[in-house]
Amino acid sequence: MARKKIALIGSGQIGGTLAHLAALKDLGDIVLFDIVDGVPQGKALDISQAAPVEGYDAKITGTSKYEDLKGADVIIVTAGVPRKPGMSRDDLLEINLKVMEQVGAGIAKYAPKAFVICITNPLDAMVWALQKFSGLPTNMVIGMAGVLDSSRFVHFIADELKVSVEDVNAFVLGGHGDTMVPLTRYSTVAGIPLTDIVKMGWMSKETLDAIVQRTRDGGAEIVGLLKTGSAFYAPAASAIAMAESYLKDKKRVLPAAAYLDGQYGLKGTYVGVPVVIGAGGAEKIIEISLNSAEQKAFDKSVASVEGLIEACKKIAPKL
Ligand code: TXD
Repeated sequence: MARKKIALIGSGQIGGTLAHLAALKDLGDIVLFDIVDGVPQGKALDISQAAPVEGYDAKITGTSKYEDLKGADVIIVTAGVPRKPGMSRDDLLEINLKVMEQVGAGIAKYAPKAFVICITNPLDAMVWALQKFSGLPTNMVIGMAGVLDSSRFVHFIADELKVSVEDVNAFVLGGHGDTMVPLTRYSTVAGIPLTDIVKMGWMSKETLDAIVQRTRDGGAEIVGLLKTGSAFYAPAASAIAMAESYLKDKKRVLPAAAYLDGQYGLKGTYVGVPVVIGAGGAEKIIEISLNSAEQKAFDKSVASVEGLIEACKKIAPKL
């Protein structure tokens, strides 16, 4: 069977890490793309030179020409600028929207059959704009945020309870921002809902609430520590899990920014929900029932995403 082709549009902190992880997992041949000539080529050569040590046979190349993305099976988009301390993800909207327009045109021209995973922030608005600019089917354009936010949530819970991350399953709904909705009722430790963990006295309500807030602030905490950029190891690992579920038709149920066409009472919006990801892309949106408090938090998150989408429409009227 011919090797798959994975194209990475943006070869910065996350892009380079994506390439390294995709190579280590031997997911296919890899093309790193960037507008800064030299960076994709240098990182491709460096990761190729790790192949003899690790034993992967991926062909890894770097380019600044869109035609080199031709026929890509998976495209992961990190092109744009990350935030600096004191900046919100929303502050990146105007500059990164222009980047999505260029990237969307390149994808439409050279890889219209690809499964596209958007990472660029503000994520929910950027993935919505990328789908519009590229014209690809809505099930083939998805945003990575929920896997990262849920992974942060799992890490904090496992760390607090001193249990393996393998036995903690967390759920985050809504936009990738301060209004994200970590769902304690649907998050479990070995199947025990976190709400029961509190009732059992294994964790106090205050500790759980603090973990929920730290999850919301997860990105800003790292930006504040790094000062020169944002998180990239966990974001890259999260996107690779989504790409792998598509490439291997694993049908994983993952939280991701997906196009809603009536689900959750929403139409035409991208927001973080549970999605089945397989060879058909975003194959199924799973509608979970929400209690009034969860619904209120979700509605607030959706409103902030729709506000960003409205801002995109004002900047780019053709959207
Ligand atoms: O969960 C999530 N979705 C977030 C997303 C998690 C972490 C970071 N998040 C966002 O990803 C972040 O706010 C940024 O918007 C993107 C990429 O973050 P990264 O840390 O990789 O940024 P870098 O290192 O600056 O890399 C961006 C690259 C850089 O090499 C630029 O030269 C390139 O993007 N770039 C472009 N490539 C192609 N085309 C254009 N127009 C372009 N402009 C910049």
